[in-house]
Amino acid sequence: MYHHQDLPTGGLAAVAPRARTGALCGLVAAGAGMAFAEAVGALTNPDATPLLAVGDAVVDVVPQPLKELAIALFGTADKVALLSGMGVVLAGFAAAIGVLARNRRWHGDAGIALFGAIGLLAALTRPESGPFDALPSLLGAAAAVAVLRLLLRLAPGSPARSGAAAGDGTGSGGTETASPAAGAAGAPEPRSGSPAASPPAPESAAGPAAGAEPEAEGEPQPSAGGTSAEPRAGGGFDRRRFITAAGAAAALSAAGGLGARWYSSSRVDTTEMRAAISLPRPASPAPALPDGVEFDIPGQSPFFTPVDDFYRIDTALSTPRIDATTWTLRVHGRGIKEREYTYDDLLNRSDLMERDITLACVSNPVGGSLVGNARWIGVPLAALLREAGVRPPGEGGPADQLVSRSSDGMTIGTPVADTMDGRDAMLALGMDGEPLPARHGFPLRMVVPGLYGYVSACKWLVELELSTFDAFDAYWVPRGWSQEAPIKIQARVDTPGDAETVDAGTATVAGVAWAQTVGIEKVEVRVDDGEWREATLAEEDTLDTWRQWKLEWDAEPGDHRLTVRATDRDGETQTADEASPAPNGATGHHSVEVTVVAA
Ligand SMILES: Nc1nc2c(c(=O)[nH]1)N[C@H]1C(S)=C(S)[C@@H](COP(=O)(O)O)O[C@H]1N2
Ligand SMILES: [Mo]
Repeated sequence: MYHHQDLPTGGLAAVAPRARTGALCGLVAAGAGMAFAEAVGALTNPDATPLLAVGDAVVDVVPQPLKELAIALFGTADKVALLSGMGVVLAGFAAAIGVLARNRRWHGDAGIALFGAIGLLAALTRPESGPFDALPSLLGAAAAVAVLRLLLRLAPGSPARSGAAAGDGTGSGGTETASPAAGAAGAPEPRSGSPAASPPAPESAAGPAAGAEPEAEGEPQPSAGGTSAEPRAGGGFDRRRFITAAGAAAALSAAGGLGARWYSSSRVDTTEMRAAISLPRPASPAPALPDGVEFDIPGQSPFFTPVDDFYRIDTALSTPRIDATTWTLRVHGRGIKEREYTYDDLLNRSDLMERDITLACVSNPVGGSLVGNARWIGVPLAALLREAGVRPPGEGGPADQLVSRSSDGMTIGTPVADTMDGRDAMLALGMDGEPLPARHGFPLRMVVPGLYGYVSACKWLVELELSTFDAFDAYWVPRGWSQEAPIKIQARVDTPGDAETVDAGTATVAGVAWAQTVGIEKVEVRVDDGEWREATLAEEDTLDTWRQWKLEWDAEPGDHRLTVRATDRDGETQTADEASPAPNGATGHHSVEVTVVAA
């Protein structure tokens, strides 16, 4: 045999290619295992395949500041960033396992077992998990072990080809003789020794994939042994066979993995289902939109945020796809009799309402974009709660917290008082005239004017429970966020953008301001440290929507800072004190720095 290791240079130079083959074996095996796990997952529980479960678990355990950093760095692409980061870590781990396993089989098995255990743990500890969620990790790990062993055996210079290396994968360490040295020494042994010396007995004692192994090994070996009678140069046949096997395994895994992903995302075709639903005309339509809610200034946020641009914040790595025909909403808890509603029950109600409401995320930094305005159609929440027998705490009701639960296990806690105080809290079925998009909560979500999303806007809603703030902490609370979080008044400069260059002369500064449930009374802009100047407000739609503003500015050459602040209809002016989003919403004035150049 004429493997790399046989080169007289030996030493480090000899290790590198060997390690490279090992790394390749590890990568392909891990890929195969994960693809298999994803495929099994697609059949058992497509919303919680091991990869997604691990990702979800990572999202849950990542410390809050890191999460905020991720949102700051990647914005709405934070999920892609997380999955890519996981991919890099997994790949490094898989390669290392392969390298180690080239010398000691049980290292490979142990590494894969650890992989599988992490997947298993994550899958079984998700809030929505069941016993079947163990299957993908277990079978995926078994597949990875089988592929790793097969590839290692085929790998050029594999110790398994020689009688010297009896790595049996059971981890009964002492009997193993394989080491970089032994491998190198073993490889050059006469090929004819291989088939006979290959150790079927210890191998068959191996782990879960043992059954497959004797064939996997026995099959190729004799023919290899046969060909080897002919003189060959450079072990080309071996290497080609190895590359072919690795390539085939990788291609099969990629196809299987992608197929599984495709299957899980198409299994419930929300698009088709949504298209088949026609939202009824709401009994209480949105108040007529006044002319002049929008200035139409380039760069300024449109009054209604196009659905495709609407910010999305949730912990779900794969958007839940819910079949509205089998979905139900369960309402239960303190002081009421349990009830259940189907989608049609809600859709056919005679009290549907339509409202314009600006949604905001507590994680939105001052000047950030995690805020959007939409026209929602839904069931008045207060009416539904009343008919279920709920009394607000003010009327002696025993529950002060309404806990909403989503199909993916999210919990969100809202003050019962806020949902029944006359504001337009709703269980939204529609957004901008269409059934809710999957990413925004199809088939049903909550929307409560004036409360940040994490305490009000549960998507993929499946359950409402009347509880108390003492008895239950919703998802974000143990993670350092406040139990209650009304939206704080904010104003934002949309144009000019920060660091933009502006032509000297008359320039338009414009943006939006919001103070849901109270309304915007006034917006002021200041250039550098000058006087606050009152901006022109667009017409007001409702107190629950943001309001556009603009100001003509005589821009003089040089660097300038433009700062904005709003005052609400209660006469309260936005504070200049800067607070970070945690624990209950950022404060401070938004400003942009621009360079004005002579036109
Ligand atoms: N099921 C579920 N609902 C959720 C969340 C979530 O992570 N899971 N995030 C909440 C947060 S923090 C916000 S700001 C809003 C965002 O709603 P959007 O993605 O439709 O803009 O959804 C809320 N509802
Ligand atoms: Mo949020």
